Amino acid sequence: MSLARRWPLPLALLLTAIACKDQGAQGPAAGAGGAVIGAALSLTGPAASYGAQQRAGIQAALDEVNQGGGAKLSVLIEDDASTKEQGITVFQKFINRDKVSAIIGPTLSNTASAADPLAQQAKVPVLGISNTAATGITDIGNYIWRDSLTEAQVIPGAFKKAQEKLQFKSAGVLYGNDDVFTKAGYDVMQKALADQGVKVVGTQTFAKPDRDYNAQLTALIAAKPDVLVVSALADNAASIVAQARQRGWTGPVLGGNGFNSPAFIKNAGAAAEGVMVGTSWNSLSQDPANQKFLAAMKKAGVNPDQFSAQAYTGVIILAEAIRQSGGKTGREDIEAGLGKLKDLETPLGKFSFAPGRDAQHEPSVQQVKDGKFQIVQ
Ligand code: 1QQ
Repeated sequence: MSLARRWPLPLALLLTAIACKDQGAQGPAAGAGGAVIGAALSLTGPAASYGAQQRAGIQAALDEVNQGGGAKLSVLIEDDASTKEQGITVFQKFINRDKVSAIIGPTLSNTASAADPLAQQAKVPVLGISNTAATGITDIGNYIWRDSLTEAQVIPGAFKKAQEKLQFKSAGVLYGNDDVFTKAGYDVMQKALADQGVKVVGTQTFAKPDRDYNAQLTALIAAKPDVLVVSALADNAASIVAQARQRGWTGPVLGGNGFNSPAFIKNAGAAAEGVMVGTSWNSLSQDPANQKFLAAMKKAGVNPDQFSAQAYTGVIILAEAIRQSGGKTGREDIEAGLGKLKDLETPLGKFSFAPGRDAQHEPSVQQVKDGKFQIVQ
C-alpha cells in the first residue's frame, strides 16, 4: 500500500520526501505499483506566487487520484527558486537520484528553457503546467509536453475581445526583457496589435529586479496611447499597474499570462480594477470536472486560480497516461500514454494534446472587478 493511501495527504508527501532523502542514490520507493513524479515548482523567488498555487492544485488532485481505483501516484515537490540554475539542479536530482517516472513543471518558461533539455536527453517525460512561451519549450523534443496554452493561443483572441469592448486604436507597450516568457509574450502582443490595426506609440522595457518603472511609464503616458499593454510576471505587474495609476493613468491595461494570479490583484490593490487578460481557465465552467476541482480547492481552503487548475489538471493527465498504458508507470509507459490521451475531462475543459505536444482547448478572457477576476462574456 502506498504512503499516500495510509496517511493524510500532506503527511504522505512529507514522508515521501523524507524517504527519498534517506535513500540517497537508490531513489524513493514507488509504493505498490505506484509512480513517483517529480514536481519542480517556484516556491521562492519572483514566481513564488504561482508555485504556491501549483502546489495546492497538485495536492488536491493527488488526493482525488489516489482515492479512485486508478493508478497510485506520489509527487516529490522541489523548489526551482524561479531560476534556471536551481531548475537544472532539481531536474538532475529527479532524473538521476529519485529516478522519477515523469516531471511536472518547472513553473517558468525561463527555467524550462534551461532544464527541459536534460529530461529530453535522459528520456524522462516532462509535463509543463504553466509554460506559455510559444516557442522554445515543447520544440525542445518529443519528451516535452504541456497543459498550458501558449500566449500565441490566448492573446490574439483576448486582445480582439478587449478591442470590441474598449475600441482602442493605439497602445503603449511595456515588457520585461530578461525573461523568456515576458519577451515571448511581448512578441505575440506586438503581432496581435499590428494584426488588429493598433498603432504602437511607445515601447519600454524593464528587468525582473526593477522596482521603479516611473521613467518608462512617464514616457508611455506622454505618448497618449488609448491602452497600456504589459508583459510581466505577477510581482512586477502589480507594481507597474499601481505606479501607472499613481502617475495618473486612468485608461485600460491589458496584461499577459503573468497577470493571471490572485497575487497580482492583492498586491496592486484598487489599481488592478479593470485590467483585462486572456486565460486558459474558465472559472465559471459548470463542467463536472471543474466543479470537482472547485470543491477540492474549497475543502483545502485555497482560492482557486488558473495556476492551481493547470497543476491539478497535470496530475489528472499523468494518471490518465498511466491508465492508457495499462497501469504501467515506467518513463516510456507514461510517454506512450501521453501520446494516446484524448478528450480528457479536466477543469480546463475537454483536454487533448496538439500534434506538437502543446495543449488544445478553449481559452477565456477575464477582467478584474471588485477585487476579483471575472470572466468576460
Ligand atoms: C511562463 C509563464 C509565467 C507567467 C507563469 C508561470 O507563463 O513563464 O511561461
